[in-house]
Amino acid sequence: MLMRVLFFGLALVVASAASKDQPFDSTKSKPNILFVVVDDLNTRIGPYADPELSIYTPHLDRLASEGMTFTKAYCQYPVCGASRASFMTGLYPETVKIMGNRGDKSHHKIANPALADHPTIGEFFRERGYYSARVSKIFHMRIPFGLERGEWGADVPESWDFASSPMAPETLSPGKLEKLSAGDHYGSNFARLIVPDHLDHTQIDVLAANQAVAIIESRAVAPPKNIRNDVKLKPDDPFFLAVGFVRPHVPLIAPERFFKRYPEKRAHIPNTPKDDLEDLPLEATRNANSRSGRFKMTTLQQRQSIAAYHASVSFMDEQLGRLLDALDYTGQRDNTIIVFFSDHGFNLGEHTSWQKDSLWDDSVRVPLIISVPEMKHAGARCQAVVELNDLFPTLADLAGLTDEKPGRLQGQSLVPYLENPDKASGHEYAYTVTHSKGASLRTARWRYSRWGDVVTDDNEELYDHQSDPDEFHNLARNPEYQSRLEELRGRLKRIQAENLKAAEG
Ligand SMILES: [Ca+2]
Repeated sequence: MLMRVLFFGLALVVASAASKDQPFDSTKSKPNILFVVVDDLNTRIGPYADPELSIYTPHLDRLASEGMTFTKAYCQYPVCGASRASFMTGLYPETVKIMGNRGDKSHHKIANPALADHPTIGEFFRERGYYSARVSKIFHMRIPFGLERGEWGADVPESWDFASSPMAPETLSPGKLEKLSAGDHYGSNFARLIVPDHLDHTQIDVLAANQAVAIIESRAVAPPKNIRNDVKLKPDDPFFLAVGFVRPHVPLIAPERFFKRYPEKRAHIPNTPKDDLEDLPLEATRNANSRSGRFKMTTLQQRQSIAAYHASVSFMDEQLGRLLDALDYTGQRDNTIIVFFSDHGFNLGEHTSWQKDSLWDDSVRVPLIISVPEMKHAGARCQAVVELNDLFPTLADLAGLTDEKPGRLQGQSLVPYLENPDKASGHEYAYTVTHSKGASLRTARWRYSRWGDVVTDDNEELYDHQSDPDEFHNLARNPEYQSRLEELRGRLKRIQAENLKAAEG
């Protein structure tokens, strides 16, 4: 409620401050929404990282200073397709019935016909007078080959007034493509490609930012007179602009200037106790370098991959900066909500493991920054456990559409945290599922994971984040923690039963 009051107040302030020089339409009362989804971005960056890592993300830092950084935000499935189907509908993966990277033509209305009348977040805003646009990867899209072939992936076309999937050279980019791990699949192994600086404009995220900037600019000027009158292009409609940045998804491609920032000699491989994998269920270790047939990386290759990942992060950050600048110079920043997040995390050597698809914080924790015009707590950090599932109800509330939210949404609005990051209460857990019937609960203090439908002697993990933030010591077989285990098992069972029921429509 407070936020709605804040927005009415804001509209009045903007109306009185607007001048003839500003293209901004001061009669707007609904805020624009810029929804930025990054692919495979972990939390060892900018506003999250140990400063010793020195990851260069000036634009993300600027956004964090203008917004709220959620330090315990979690995805609902640690691979692209399932995570995206979940946050775009505000439903858990089992409800949507997309459990992995399914065929590119598949989306929730096909995967679960019982949800055919449930809107995506793009559809929700589009049906309420927003100009809804998608640029690049929002639903699942195959990287790099989907981009090289101009595929549209698992899009839900009715979400958008406008959608654009830029075609980009990826592995065919100018420069030398170097494999950094054993496997042959460029979408799931490590490779780097250093692009000459003057050819950076060939790259997917630059092309996406170009398109997004054009949309931001077009919303601030009058439409041309000769436009077809059946095309919705009124600048006084607020926009819901979803922009997908593909890097740092592999293959790790960035201009030379960013590679120079991260000498491979200085790349830090995380420390892992020698016996770390010994107390773990087999399924939890499938991405470990020593056990995975697809990585088998040398120490040099590990350093090169970490450095190339961070070069890709800084390159992506530069494109984010172009979107923020465009909002500033068109006068729309003061009436635009910005949400910045990643579809899931990414292991870069923690637990000697690489990439995603595991259930540790490294793979399931995501960066999440929300900036609301005139927010009271700009620059604050919120320590509450939250989910990407929460974005749909949060944005509906922030846009004053609380009463129109779809009844099925399974997340919780984050507005109470935006108003009061330290004192609000809401979530008690974040729920994540993955391959091999892996499921996990994160509470403020505990992580409980189980691989399989039923409890066996060796398929559970329990970590105490108060004493073990790196999740090195699995307490599941320690008799002292049996009552804690029972409680978390019960909670998991209840959530899974609710999801099965919700999937019925
Ligand atoms: Ca991804």
